[in-house]
Amino acid sequence: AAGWDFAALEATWGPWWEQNDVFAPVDDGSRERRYVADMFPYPSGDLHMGHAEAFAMGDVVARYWRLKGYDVLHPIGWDSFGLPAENAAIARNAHPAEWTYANIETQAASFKRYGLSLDWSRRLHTSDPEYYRWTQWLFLQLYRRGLAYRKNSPVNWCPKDQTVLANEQVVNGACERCGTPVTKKALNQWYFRITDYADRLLDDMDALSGHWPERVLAMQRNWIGRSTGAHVDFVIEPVAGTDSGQAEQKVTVFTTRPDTLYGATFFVVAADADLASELVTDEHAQMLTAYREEVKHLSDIERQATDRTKTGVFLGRYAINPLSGERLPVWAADYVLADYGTGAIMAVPAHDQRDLDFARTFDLPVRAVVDTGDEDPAVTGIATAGDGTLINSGPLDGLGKTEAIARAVELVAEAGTGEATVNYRLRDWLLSRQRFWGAPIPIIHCATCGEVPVPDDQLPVRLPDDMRGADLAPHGQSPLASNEAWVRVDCPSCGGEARRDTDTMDTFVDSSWYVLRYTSPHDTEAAFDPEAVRRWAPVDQYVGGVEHAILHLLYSRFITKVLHDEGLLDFVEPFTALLNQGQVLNGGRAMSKSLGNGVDLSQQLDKYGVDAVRLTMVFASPPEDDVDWADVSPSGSAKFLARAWRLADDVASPVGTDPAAGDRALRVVTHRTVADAAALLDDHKFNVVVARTMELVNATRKAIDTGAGAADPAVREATEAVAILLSLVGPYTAEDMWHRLGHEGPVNQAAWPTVDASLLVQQTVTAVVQVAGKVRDRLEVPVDISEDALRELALAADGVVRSLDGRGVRTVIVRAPRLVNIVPA
Ligand code: ANZ
Ligand code: ZN
Repeated sequence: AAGWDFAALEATWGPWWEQNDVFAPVDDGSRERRYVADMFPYPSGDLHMGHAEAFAMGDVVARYWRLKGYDVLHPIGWDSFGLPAENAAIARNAHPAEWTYANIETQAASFKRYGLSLDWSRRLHTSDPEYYRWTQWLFLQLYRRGLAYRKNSPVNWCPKDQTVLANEQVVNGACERCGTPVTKKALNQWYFRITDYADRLLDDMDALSGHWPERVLAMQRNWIGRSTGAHVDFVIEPVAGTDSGQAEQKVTVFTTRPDTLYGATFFVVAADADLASELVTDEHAQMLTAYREEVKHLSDIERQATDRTKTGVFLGRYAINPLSGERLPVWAADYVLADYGTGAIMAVPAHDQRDLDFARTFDLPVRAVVDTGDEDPAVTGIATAGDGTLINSGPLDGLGKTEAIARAVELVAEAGTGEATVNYRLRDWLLSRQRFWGAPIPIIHCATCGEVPVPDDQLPVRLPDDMRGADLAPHGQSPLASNEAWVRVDCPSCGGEARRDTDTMDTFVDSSWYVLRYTSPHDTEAAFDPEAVRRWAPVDQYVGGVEHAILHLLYSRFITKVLHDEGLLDFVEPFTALLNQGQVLNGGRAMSKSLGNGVDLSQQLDKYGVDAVRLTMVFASPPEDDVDWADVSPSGSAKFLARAWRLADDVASPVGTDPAAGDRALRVVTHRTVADAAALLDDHKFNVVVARTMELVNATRKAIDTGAGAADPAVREATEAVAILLSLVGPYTAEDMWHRLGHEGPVNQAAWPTVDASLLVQQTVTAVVQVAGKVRDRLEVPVDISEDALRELALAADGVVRSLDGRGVRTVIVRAPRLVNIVPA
C-alpha cells in the first residue's frame, strides 16, 4: 500500500462514520450508560486551538468508555444567544440570527472534520424557538416557586454601550468592552433567588470532592462565601442641639469577630449606601457628596483592593459601643461595600488590616484586644488575626478567641443589642438584560393584574423576525421596547391591554439546563423527558475550561436543585465529575491578536492532519496542564502515526488468529500496556497512555523486523491493541488500521482487549546479599528491580540485620538485580 496519507484517511472515514451513525448511543438498556459532555461552544467565528484541545480530551473519555462496553451519550450543541451576534448584526444591518447560524454551520463542519465521536442527531441551539420555549418555561417554574422576582437596585452601567455590566466586566472603573467610565444606575431588574440555595450549594460540594478539581470547589466556596458571625446594633448619638424626643437611631453591623468589640475605635458605613446620607451632618454633607462622586466610578473589586490608599470622609456623628459605651466616630468609606453584610462595620484596626490601613491614613486610635504574642499592630502597621488571649476587654479579659466570640454574642444578646448570624457573599442572580438576542422574559405587565406569566400554551414568546441592525442599536432600554407591535398584547388574565416584558434572559440561563435537554432534544411536550433524564443524567464526565469555574457551574447546580425540588429530577448535582483542560499557549503566552501569536487551527489541520494535531494536544501534557504550541512537534506526531499505521500493513496472520502461540515477550508488553492504559485512563493520564502506545509500537516493529516476524500471532495481537489505543487520539489512522487488519465494524465498537493476567506476572530472579563478602541472605526480586529498591530490601533482610548486629554500614554496592555487597562500618 501507499504510505500513511492523512488527507485520504480523513476523506474515507469521516463520511463513513456519518453514514453508519457510529457514535449514537443504542439506549436500549442492554449496556450500562455513561454520559460525557463538553461545555458547548459559543458560535463566534470558527473553532480555534482551545476548542481543539478541550474537545480532544472529552473525546478520549467518550471513546474509552465505548471501548469499555458502555452505552455512551456524547452530544453537541451551541450556546447561540449573546451580545457578539447582536453587535455583528448592528455592524452589518442584519438580523443576529444570520451571523449566528452561519457561524454554527462553519463550526459544525469543523467539528466533523475533527473526527469527534458525537451524536449529531441530538444537536441543539439555545437560540432556536424549540429550545428557548423551554428556557422560558424554566423561568416560569422559578417564578411560580417565588424564586424569580423584580427589584430596583443600583447596577453597573456603561453609558456608551447602554447596558448593565457584571462586576467582572468593570476594569479599573471602566467598561471592559469600550473603556468608558462605568456609573451606577438604579434599574428595575429580574433576579433569581439563588441565595436561598446558598447552604445547599455549599454542602452538596462534599459529594463532588475528589471528582471535581479542588481549585474549582474552592472558587465556588469562596464565591458563596459563608461567614458565621454576629449582628451587633450600635446606637447613633443624636446630633447635639436636636430634639432629644426623637426615636433613637440604631445601625446594625455584621462582624465575624464579636470578640474584638472592645477594640473598635471607629465606625464605617459604605459611602454609597443611603445610610451615609441619612447620618451625615449638614457640616459634612458637601464632603460626602464630592466623595460619592469619586466612588461611583469604582468597581467592588477595586474598592476592596488592599494596595490602594484608603479614602473616606467623617460624617460628624458618633456611634455608641453597646458593650463598652465608648463613642466611636462615624466615617463613610469605599472599602465598606453597600450590599455586603449590613453595609456598616465596627472598625477594629488592631485586628483587621483594612481598618488598620484606614486608621493610619486618618490618624485614628489603634487598640489591641487579643494578645496573639505578635508585636503591637499600632507600631508595626500589621494587624494580627490569630488566636490569643483577650485583653483590654472588660468581661472578656482572659478568654481565648473562640470562647470570647461565644461570650460576646451572649453579652450582646442578653442586652438585646445583637445576635449570632450567618452571612453570605453570594448575591441573587441578576438575569435580565436590555438586549435583543436572548430569550424574552415570559411575563406580561398589566395595569390591572400586575405581572402575569405567559400561559404555557402561548410559549415560546418568539423574538420578532423583523428587527435588524439599526433597531438593535443601544438606547438605554431593551431594543424590544421599540417594537410596539411586539410589545402590545392582551392580558392573559383580564383580556385588557397589556405589555410584554421587553428584557431578555442572561445566556447563563440558557446554559444552566442544556445537558438535561440533550437527553430528549426533540421533545415537544416537555423541556426534557423525565424518563430519558433518569436514564442518562447526571453527566458522568463534564469537560471544559476553568473560566467557567464559578458562574456557569454554580448556575447549573442551582437550577438542577430547583428542578429536583420541583420533583422533576432525582439527583441534585448535574455534573458528577469535572475535568478542566489547560490552555493552549504559544511561546509561553496565551494566544492573542495583540501579541500576534495566534495559531490557526485549520492551517494546522491542513498541514499535519487531524490525528497529528489531536495526538499532539493529548501527548503534550496531562489534560489539566497548559500546552505550549511552540514546544510541541505535530510533525513528530505525524511520523509516529505513519509508523503505527505501517504495522497494520505488515501484519501477515489472518484475522481471528489465536495469539496464545505467539511470541511471549511481545505479548507481555502488549498486555501490560493494555492493563496500565485502563488504569491511566481512569486517572486521566491520557498523555502517558500515548507514551505507552508509542513504546508498544516500537516493540511491535522490533518483533516484525528482527524477531518473531510479521506472521507471528503476537504481532497481530499487538497491532490490534495499538489500533484500539490509538483510536482514542488518532481516530482516522486507527480506523484505517482496524479495517486493514481485516475488521468490518468501527474500531470504536471493538471491545477493550482482555488482559491475560498470567502475562502480567513479573518474572523474578534470586538476588544474593553479602555482608563483608560472605553470603548472608537470598531474596526473590523482580528482574527489573531498581538499584534503590534492591538496596533497601537488602538492608532490611533478616540475615543482614542479624549479621550486622547493630553495626553501622560504610558502603553498599548494588548490582541489580542479582547481587548486593554490604561493607560494615
Ligand atoms: C470587626 C472585625 C474585627 C472584623 C476583626 C474582622 C476582623 P468576611 O469574613 O469576608 O465575611 N465587613 C462586614 N461588612 C462589610 C462590608 N459591607 N464591606 C467591607 N467589610 C465588611 O468578613 C467579615 C468582616 O468584614 C466583618 O468582621 C467586618 O469586619 C467586615 F478583627 O468586624 B469585621
Ligand atoms: Zn390584566
